[in-house]
Amino acid sequence: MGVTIRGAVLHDGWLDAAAQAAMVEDLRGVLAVAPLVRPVTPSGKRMSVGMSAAGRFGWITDSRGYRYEERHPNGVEWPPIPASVLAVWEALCPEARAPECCLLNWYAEGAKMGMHQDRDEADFDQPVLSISLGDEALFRIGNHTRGGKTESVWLRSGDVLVMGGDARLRYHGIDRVKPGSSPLLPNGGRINLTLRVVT
Ligand code: MD6
Ligand code: FE
Repeated sequence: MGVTIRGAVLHDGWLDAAAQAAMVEDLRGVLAVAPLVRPVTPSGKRMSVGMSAAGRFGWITDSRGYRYEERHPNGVEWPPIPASVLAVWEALCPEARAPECCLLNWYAEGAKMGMHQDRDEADFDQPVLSISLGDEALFRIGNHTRGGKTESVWLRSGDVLVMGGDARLRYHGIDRVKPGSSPLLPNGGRINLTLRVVT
């Protein structure tokens, strides 16, 4: 079920507070192995979001471009995707192949993400599933090309958004995060996980 916004399906409150807290603990384990980095885009701008990943692949950007890599920039293999995270994919995307990347985006105060398409994957028939943890974020979704009318929705801690089918290649981004809007993370901020099939 869930609420549909431009073909993306929002399962609001999918994870309860206990499940969110357990997932955050699992993610602390991921970050201990694969620490956050603030990547620089090919245009030379440092992103405001910190990134890490779990699974076979992590998504990387640097002066050479955007791509998936099998190792963290520091040389370690990405840690496995936690079972707590895989369970959400299995529940909401049962027809899909197994995810090969769980990208972790960290939004400290003031961080945002410009409008983009997720198109570095090989098979656009496979959905992307996003999990929000911590402070609320204003998510904007638009069209299959840049520009035009858009719609926005606040993503709250525990919400899960699935972008498949017609929504898979829509432009989307995060305009802002509301500080202090969730008690989940002791020092505030927001974590977004996106699960992807890469190959
Ligand atoms: C975010 N999310 O929520 C950014 N991508 O912080 C995304 O970029 C995203 O929510 C693909 C599918 C769902 C998403
Ligand atoms: Fe995205």
